[in-house]
Parts: sequence; C-alpha cells; structure tokens
Amino acid sequence: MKRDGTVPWPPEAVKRYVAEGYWRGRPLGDYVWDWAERSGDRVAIVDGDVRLTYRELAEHVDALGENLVGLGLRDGDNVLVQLPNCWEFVVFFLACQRIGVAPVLALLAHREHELGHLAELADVAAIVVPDRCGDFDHQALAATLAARRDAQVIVLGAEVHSGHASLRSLSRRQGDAEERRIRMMRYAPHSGDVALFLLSGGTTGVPKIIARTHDDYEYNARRSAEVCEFDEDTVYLVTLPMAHNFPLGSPGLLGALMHGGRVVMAPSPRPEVTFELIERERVTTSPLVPAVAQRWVEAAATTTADLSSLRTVQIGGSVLPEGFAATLAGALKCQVQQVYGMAEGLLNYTRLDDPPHVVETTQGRPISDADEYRIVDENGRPAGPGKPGELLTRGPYTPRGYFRAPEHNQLAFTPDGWYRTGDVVVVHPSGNFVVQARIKDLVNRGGEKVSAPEVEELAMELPQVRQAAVVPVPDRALGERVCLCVVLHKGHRLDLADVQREFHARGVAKYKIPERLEVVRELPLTPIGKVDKKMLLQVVTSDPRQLVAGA
Ligand code: AMP
Ligand code: DBH
Repeated sequence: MKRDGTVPWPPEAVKRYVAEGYWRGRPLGDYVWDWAERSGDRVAIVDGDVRLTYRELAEHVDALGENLVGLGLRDGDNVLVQLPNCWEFVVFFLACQRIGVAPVLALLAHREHELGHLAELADVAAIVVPDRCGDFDHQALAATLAARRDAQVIVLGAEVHSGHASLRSLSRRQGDAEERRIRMMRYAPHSGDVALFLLSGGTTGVPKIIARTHDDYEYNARRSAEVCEFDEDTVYLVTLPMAHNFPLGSPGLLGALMHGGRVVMAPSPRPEVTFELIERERVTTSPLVPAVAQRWVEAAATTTADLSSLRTVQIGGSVLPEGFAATLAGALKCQVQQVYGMAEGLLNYTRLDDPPHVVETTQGRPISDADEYRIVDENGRPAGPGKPGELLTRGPYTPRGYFRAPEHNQLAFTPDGWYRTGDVVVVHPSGNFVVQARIKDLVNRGGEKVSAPEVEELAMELPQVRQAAVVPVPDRALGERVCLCVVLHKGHRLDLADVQREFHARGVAKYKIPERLEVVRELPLTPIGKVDKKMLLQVVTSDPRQLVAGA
C-alpha cells in the first residue's frame, strides 16, 4: 500500500473476504464502464437541468481522470474535496477512483480549523472547492491552505482565479472516448488500496479520518443495495451532503448507480427544495436524518406536491424519537427503513419485510454474514443474552483503525481489531439492534457529530477559561445541541456571544460552535477525578443554578 498510516486487515481475514466473494478485487473506478455498458442511454444523474446518461457519466469521468493525471495527480495521492451536492462532485469522486487518487470528503460547513487539519493529516496534493457558497469565499481559503503545502487548487464555478484549475474545464469530454478508455486502464489502482477517506464524528481533539479501500467500499455499497432492494427503477434523491457515508455508499448514490437506477442531486434537504424534485423526478427513495425528517413531516401536511412515487425513506444518523417512524410513514405514505450506520464500517438496516413494530422500534441488523459483533459490559466481558452493552464489531468493510492515529487506535480498537462503537445496544427478539445510549464523548447535532474534546480544546484557548466541558443538551428540533460549560479564571467574564465570535474567528465549522454556555463555579468530578459529564448534563438540564459561578 502506498499510503503509510492505514491499518490493514490481517492476512487471514483478507484471504477469507476474497475467497468468499465479499471483495471482488477490482477498483471502484472500473465499474463506471460496466454501468455504461449495461445502461448507457439511461439517465444516471440529474442535477437541475443537467441530465447525464451512464455513457456520458463514464466519458466525463475518464476525461477528468486523464486531466487530473495531466495536472500531476498520481496513484497514491490524496486530495481534499469540499463540494456541494452536484453532478461535478460525482464525476470528480469517480475520476479519482479511476486513477488511485483518494478524496478526503470534507463537509461544506468546514472551515480553516477543519480543512487545515485534514489537508495536513492526509498530506493532500490538491484541494477542490466551489468558488463561493453563500457569502463564504471557499477559493480564497483553499488558496491559503494550498500555499502552505504546495498543493493545487481546483475550483468549481465561474470565478476561477489564475493559477487555479477549473473543475468544469477538466471534466469536458473531448477526443475519442474509446481510445481514452483504453489509455486510462494503465492508471487503475490496486483494489486493496485506499479509495476514499470518510470523516468520523470522532471523540478526540482533532478530527479523525477513515481510509476505506476499493474492495471494502464497493462491498459496502453493493451489499447495502441488495438489502435495500435497489433496482433499475430506483430513483435516489441525494438529500444529505454526499460527503457522508449514508448518501454516498449506504447504499447511497453508488448503490443506485450499481443497479442502473437514477440519482437526483438535491442542493438542500429542505422540503421546499426536495418535494418539487420528488414530484418532478418520481423519486422512490431518499436518506434522511431525524431532524430533516421532522421538517418533511410538517411540510407534508400542507404540500401540494405529489409525493406518491416515494416507496421508502431511510432514516438514520441519530436516535429516532419514539413513535416517529410511524408518524413519518403515515405522513409520507411510504415505507420507513431505519439505518444505523457509521463511517467506520458496520451498517445495519431494518429489512423491507420486517413487520411494522420491528421497523418502528429497532435500528436494523448487519448487512453481512461476515460482520462479527460482540456486546460487552464495562469490563469488556459479554453482556449476556438480552442485556445491553457496548457494541464492538469487525468485518469486511470495517477497517481496523483510523488513518494515522496509532495512539487513538489503541483506545478505539481492541488489540484483536474490534472497533468499539461507543454505542450501547441491545438485541431485540427480532434479532435487530436497538440503540439505547451512547458512551462516546460527542454531541450528535441532527446527525452531525461534534467531538466534545475538540470543542473543549478550542474553549481552553480562550484566555478567560480555566476549565471546559461540553455536554449534549436535548433539543426538540436537532436531538442534541452543543452546550459548553466553563469555569473562568478569577475576575473574568464570558458570554455566549463572545464564545461564538471567538470560535468563528478561529475558523470552526458552524455546527460545532456552542449554542449554549453555562458559566459554573466548578465541574462535578467522578471518584477518579474526571469530569462527571452525566452529572453535569443532569444539572444543566434540570437546575443549572446549582453550579452558577459565585453562588
Ligand atoms: P460516525 O462514526 O461519525 O460515522 O457516526 C456514527 C454514529 O452515529 C454511530 O456510532 C451512532 O452513535 C450514531 N448513529 C448512526 N445511526 C444511528 C441510528 N439510526 N440511531 C442512533 N444512533 C445512530
Ligand atoms: O451516522 C452515520 O455515520 C451513518 C448513519 C447511517 C452512516 O455512516 C451511515 C448510515 O452509513
């Protein structure tokens, strides 16, 4: 493997996954022409007025792939990608798969704090951004980050500064597609190499990334699509940011393309945008997080849009409020499928033929016969039948460690390669999991994961702050929000607006910026002297005055 810092599966596991057909030994980029041969003239991607057939998609992918090689990008290089949902993003992603370049999939919300770290961690050779989005100048930030490391900047949009490359120009189909297709074969990477990097919500001071291989991610999407019964009539609406594992590969747009379905890009998950697209394109399925689904339910009550094409909405990413699955199914008049997944690997889905009470009350079961799991107590011993405990897992699409994070891997993985999910689950009589709680130190804000230590470290940089602790406060709309609790140095003051301004100035993504501040006299501690977050959360949500400074 050309990239140091990945944690390979042990040889006996590799042997099994290959021998039993989980891994097919072909790079993801190879499949683009399989798809074109199977369904060349069918529409693969719809984005606004743009409709690309499978053949056009393959041709764009090859053209861009060859041009990226022309820019000097090579098998083994990594690139940082920050793009909105759009056809160019899909083409770029697949072009990387043709030539062994691994995209690091950042979110559009990320700013200098996150992008700077990711660019360095993955040692990226290029940064791909839109020119601007809203009032933010992505190109200017990319230029700053690229200058620090001599990386190239590739820009989507009309305003491409000199010295930067235009993504649209690079994707233009010119010349003979058949000849290029043959030329491109020489760039095909090894299927065991890294295909992409997904971001983990993480529970550490700096964001973690997960290297997913061609073999493992192809299986991830293929097996998911089988479980979800995708076929060529599937019309998949990409509502969530496609940098997320859920809309990308679970089964995601890749699963839909594998089956000859149609992928419709939504620029936003808001019902004002998506309902019109559902009607226009006769969308059959879409991934949702509970916070978005809530808005769809409200909007469905009064919409005039025809949503009757919807067959299944998938819902996952954070805990579903009790009874909500039934509400959602009723409001959208379609099936609901619960998805409990993670960028680290293991994917669980309720099955389309599970009885309603199972779909409504469980988060599904693993997709693969080769997924292994254990449910353990605090001491790492089996929790016992029917008892809740932390879920540990291994399998053909669950890598054995984070990328370049040996120290953290000692905590997040057992010595024999089990990933500690940090989720407390119990097995339901149906055999499906029920996610009951979380023991990892993060805030799940409407499906976006925010690492508590990361926010705490940022807070500690403020000169007023002596101690900081982040807790997830419950929220009706988003499930949880970031609440920062601080002990201040004597004689100092701090309010929420100060904190928000400082975080913003440091280039922290907006969804991580605290939305509530509690200035407290002291933080409650556990017997071993760690901050007792359970207690802190309890007090914050019941009677924060108990902890008020100076009280
Ligand atoms: P990440 O590791 O950042 O990809 O986030 C994955 C985590 O999101 C899981 O370990 C769970 O904590 C949470 N999660 C994902 N899907 C669900 C779900 N359906 N119900 C509850 N929690 C979920
Ligand atoms: O929360 C997640 O990370 C997630 C949820 C549903 C995920 O990675 C997935 C499906 O693939």
